[in-house]
Amino acid sequence: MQISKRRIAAFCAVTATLSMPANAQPAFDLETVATGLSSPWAMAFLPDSGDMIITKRGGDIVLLDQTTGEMQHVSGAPDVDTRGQGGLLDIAPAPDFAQSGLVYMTWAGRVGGQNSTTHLGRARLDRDESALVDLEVLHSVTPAIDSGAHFGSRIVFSDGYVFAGFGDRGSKDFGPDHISQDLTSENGAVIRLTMDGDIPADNPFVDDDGAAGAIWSYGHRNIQAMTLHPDTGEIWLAEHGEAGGDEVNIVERGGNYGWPLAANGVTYRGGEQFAEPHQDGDGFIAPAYVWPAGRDDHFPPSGMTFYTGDAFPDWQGHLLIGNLFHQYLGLFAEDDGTLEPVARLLDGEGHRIRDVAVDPQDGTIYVLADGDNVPLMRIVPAP
Ligand SMILES: [Ca+2]
Repeated sequence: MQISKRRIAAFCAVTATLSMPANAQPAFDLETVATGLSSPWAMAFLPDSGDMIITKRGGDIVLLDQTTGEMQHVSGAPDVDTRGQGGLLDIAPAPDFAQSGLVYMTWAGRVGGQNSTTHLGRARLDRDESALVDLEVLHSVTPAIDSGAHFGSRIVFSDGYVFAGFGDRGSKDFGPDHISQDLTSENGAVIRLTMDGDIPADNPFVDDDGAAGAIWSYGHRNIQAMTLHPDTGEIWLAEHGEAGGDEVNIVERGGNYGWPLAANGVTYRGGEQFAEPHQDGDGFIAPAYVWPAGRDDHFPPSGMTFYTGDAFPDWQGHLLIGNLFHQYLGLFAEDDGTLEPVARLLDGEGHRIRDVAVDPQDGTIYVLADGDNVPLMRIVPAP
């Protein structure tokens, strides 16, 4: 594997806005695993080989062979609509991937005319042919909308079900009729399906007249990260606020997460407050962590994962969250459902962060940059 090494300062300052003292972190090296990636969006380790599969928003899939370090094109990706923030989005190998070879994906697709939506589907990875075969759409978010914004999306598996989180398609109706508060709409929601894409009979709203039976939780804005807590098994997600008000939430069955009736952010234009901040007694589930209003303090999140490897014992159980706009990898300590900022990793490296994953074999941390001609990097302990 061609890897360039560069020592990163072992000291990561935490800014005053986080109200914490500067905090020394373990020394690490930052390696470049691959370069020249075009708008990558998601990455996942394959459980049988430790190889990695990566999506690119333009509709391409590549496989990183961990033994040779080579990148291989994978054919058979779904047709995507790349308008705005659309394209090929998340990818996740099924829990039984070693037997089934199935990978689940989300992508934006045109649904007649100008309307588009986010699809959840799966296909079988044929390693010999480097191809995805037997692609099937399991679920398409309804209603489809004429918008290029806020497709979400992330996938996790829990208790034998597939969960996926979607965005509000950029709706600017900040009142009670907002699409994220509408139980007939799967936009701005987390859905729960059987592994074959059917709606489970015990979903929270299946018996409600007109409600979308797939919905598990709602009142979300634009879900950009979902991961499982390693001890509790809870689904944690991160979603973009407007200007500030970005949130980390712990998903509860049937929960309403408040968007846009409770929001700590302000409008992009004019910086105007349009809702009360989350507070006790407002009827909405408050975030586990929320960033303040305004563009300086916001934290547009991308991928996130809890650190569970052995390479960095000090970070065991911490949450790693990619930051797009401010170009760093956030490190947070987690205690009983609350988060505390610890450090800004890779601050000053100049990369918007799109996704993060921990190598299950050696505990090194893979970091995928965002944009054109960007690298896949790896954080390893300094010798
Ligand atoms: Ca919220």
